Amino acid sequence: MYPKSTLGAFALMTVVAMGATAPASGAQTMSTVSTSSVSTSTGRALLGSGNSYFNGNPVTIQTARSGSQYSLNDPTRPGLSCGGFGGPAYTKSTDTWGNGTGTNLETACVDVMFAAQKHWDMLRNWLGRNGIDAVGHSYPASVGLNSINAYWDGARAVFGHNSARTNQLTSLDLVGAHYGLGVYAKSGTDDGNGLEAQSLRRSASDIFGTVTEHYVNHPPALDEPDYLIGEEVNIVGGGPLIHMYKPSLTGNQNCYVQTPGGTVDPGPQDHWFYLLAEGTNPPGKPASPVCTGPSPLVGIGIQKAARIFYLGIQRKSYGWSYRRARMATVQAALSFYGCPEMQATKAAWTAINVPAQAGEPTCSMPTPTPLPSGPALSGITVVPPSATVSPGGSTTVQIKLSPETVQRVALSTGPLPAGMTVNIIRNDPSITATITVLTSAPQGTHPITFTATSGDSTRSTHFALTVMGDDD
Ligand SMILES: [Ca+2]
Ligand SMILES: [Ca+2]
Repeated sequence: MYPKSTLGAFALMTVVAMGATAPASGAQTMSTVSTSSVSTSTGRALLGSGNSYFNGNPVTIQTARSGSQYSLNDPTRPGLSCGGFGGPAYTKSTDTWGNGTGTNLETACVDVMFAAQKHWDMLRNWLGRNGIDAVGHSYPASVGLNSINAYWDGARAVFGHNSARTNQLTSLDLVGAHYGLGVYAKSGTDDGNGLEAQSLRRSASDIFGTVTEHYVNHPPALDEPDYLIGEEVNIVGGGPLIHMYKPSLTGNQNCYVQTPGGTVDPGPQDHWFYLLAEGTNPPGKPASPVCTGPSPLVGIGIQKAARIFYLGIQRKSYGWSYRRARMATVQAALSFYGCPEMQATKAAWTAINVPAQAGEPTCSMPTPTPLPSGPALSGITVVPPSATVSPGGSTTVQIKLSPETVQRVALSTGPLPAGMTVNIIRNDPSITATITVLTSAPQGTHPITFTATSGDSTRSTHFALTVMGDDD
């Protein structure tokens, strides 16, 4: 069991300098994207090869070259860099980084760059956000802090080591958590830093870390997705810091308790997020208790849960509290998704003891409505019918329905190969599907089935996606 005294002294999930955070400073890290190609004051963007500790190897990371020097700057995510504590971004004469050992700081920066780049991509592809600050910027990171600690200081993510000094605290979830705190600070307005606000902020970092881990979707041999925080870093030899599905397993609170000052515990909102994403009894995943109200709950999936959480914090305001977080996410779920997602959001809050709020929107669960008379769906095609993507890349294709005017169409894909996600966006009359290929995706050609259903009519087509590495 994790010793509480150490947890109390450990500031991993604490954050300072929230609210009016300054943009990243330091001439070596700020950059400006030029017009046509990605070439900036930090150099020309390149894909470097990394030998990581947590994410396998080799991994591909975005790096930069300036003259004959390569550096751990990412011109495609302006502001992102990694170097030793108190120093500039690492530079060297080759674009191959790290040696795969936990004590090597350049290796820690490989993990930081990999995770921060995936976190950025997750923000774009799952949450619709452009960078940490929402206007296309990231921030630098430092490794090598001489402390059992990691923190976000408002302008920089800083990572220290575990108690055994065998590795840096740079796993996917911890990097995603600390860059997530940057997103949190740049969402809505200042939360007022009350006790409940601090509790919700610490939980927000857990959620961003976990969502990043799910976005990357490593296989079990690496850092597979879970709802644990810090399970890879062995911070003090006591296992994960948080079990989001049942925070009491590490001495945190499962349930919201209204006290005069609230509570600084990430547990209740972490638990809410798990119940919203996965429900009480997800197949193949840990069961999660409810504190009150109906059970079982059925989750809506982590992508939807993440989007609802994210849209909720865009409404963050001074005096942020569990009750306001409930209201904000309930409103967001209804406006962005619809009635079932809003009901699931409400049920998850109720389940952790945050009650219904006055003025909450209501809706009736949709009942099957007869299709309006109109043209019947007769076909679906994908243009182009095939594409080749490098690991870590993505491609966007058009989906054409015939007739184009067909209404009430549900679009879906068949089972996807590991390491791939498909995001279908309908913006009449255009329908696009963006297929994102993680670096972990198997190489080769994979058929992806797209299916359209309208009323009694179902049509499918196959798309051939070839994953081919750009070996160099
Ligand atoms: Ca994991
Ligand atoms: Ca984790």
